[in-house]
Amino acid sequence: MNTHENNTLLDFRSDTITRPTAAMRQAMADAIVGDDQYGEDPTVNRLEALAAQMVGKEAAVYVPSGTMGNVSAMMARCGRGDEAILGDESHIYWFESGSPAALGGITQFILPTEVDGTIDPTRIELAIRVDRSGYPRTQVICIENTHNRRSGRVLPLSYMREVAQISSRHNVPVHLDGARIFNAAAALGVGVPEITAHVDSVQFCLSKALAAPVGSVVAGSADFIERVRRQRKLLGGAMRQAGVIAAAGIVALETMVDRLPEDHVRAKRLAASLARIAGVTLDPEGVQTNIVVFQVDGSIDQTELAERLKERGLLVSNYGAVGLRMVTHVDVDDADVDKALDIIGSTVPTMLEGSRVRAAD
Ligand code: TLP
Repeated sequence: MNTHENNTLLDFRSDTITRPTAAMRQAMADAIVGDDQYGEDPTVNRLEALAAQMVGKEAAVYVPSGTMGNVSAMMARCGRGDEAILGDESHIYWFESGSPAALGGITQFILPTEVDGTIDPTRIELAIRVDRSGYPRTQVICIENTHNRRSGRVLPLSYMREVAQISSRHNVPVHLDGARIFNAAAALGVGVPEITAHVDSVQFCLSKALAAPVGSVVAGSADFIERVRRQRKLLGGAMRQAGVIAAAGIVALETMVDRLPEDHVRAKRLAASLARIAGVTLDPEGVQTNIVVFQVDGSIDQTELAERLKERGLLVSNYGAVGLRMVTHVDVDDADVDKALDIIGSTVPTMLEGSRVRAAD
């Protein structure tokens, strides 16, 4: 049965576009389910236990999306008017509809994101408020690993340790937006718990590089996860026979983690070849996982380029000032990378040449 549409398009927009594998569909069909709001869905319970164990935390809760995972974790830390420390290039700040403010009344202390995806630890420490009635209370420090808008960069373990030290000095917990935490672990060659040991809570996605159709997980201490469950309910994210989708999440965790290095190898090859195309700028060294962000010569209209690539059958994401983004995933292979490179390798230089001719006229 062909369950995939648009097979002719080379879809590098995101690793979210993957379809569930045959094993996932089978597991979904076979899932034993119950009402999760009574705690009685055995498949959801199994997913949560497996997820907690795999990320080295006491407990975990299944949520419909990464966005809900992040905001429910933040709302479990912050009351209205409390403050979260966030990077200015973080996914939470850019792409989550302002949910911490809109839903939680959470104020945000925004700090610059460095090229490598870190936030300067000194700035973090200085941003933590002293206790004064006129100040919001700093209740959480949010970091992101791998870093989406920073070309999938992995935060070094030494950095995670440093942030953890600041956190314990000031008693302000750290939340990790680890949408692609398994990619980070694969790139570092360590188990996820070695990374998450340095944070109090983590959100990770089953629906990104791991190819499940739906869902994310928030993990942390048992007491904290109970508070996240309350927020999930408040946000309308508590489900019923969710085992039907959780079953695919279990298959994702059991079968899709070990293949991630394949995506990283493809992304690095893509980056190395892109860097050689006239009119393209990127630092191939900065590509460590499955995300490739690149810039094009200022004379080329990026939006028009994305359109032209689409006309030729290649889909990429337009990340505005940051550049164009391509993501490798289970549904693209080596031949697809070659085809994508051919298309970009002929389109960008042609547009560059066109702009030079126009400038000379
Ligand atoms: N990222 C998506 C888009 O929203 C950009 C993508 O295509 O990469 N944290 C990070 C670091 C993410 O990359 C994403 C999704 C999320 C959180 C939110 O997850 P969802 O989309 O499930 O709400």
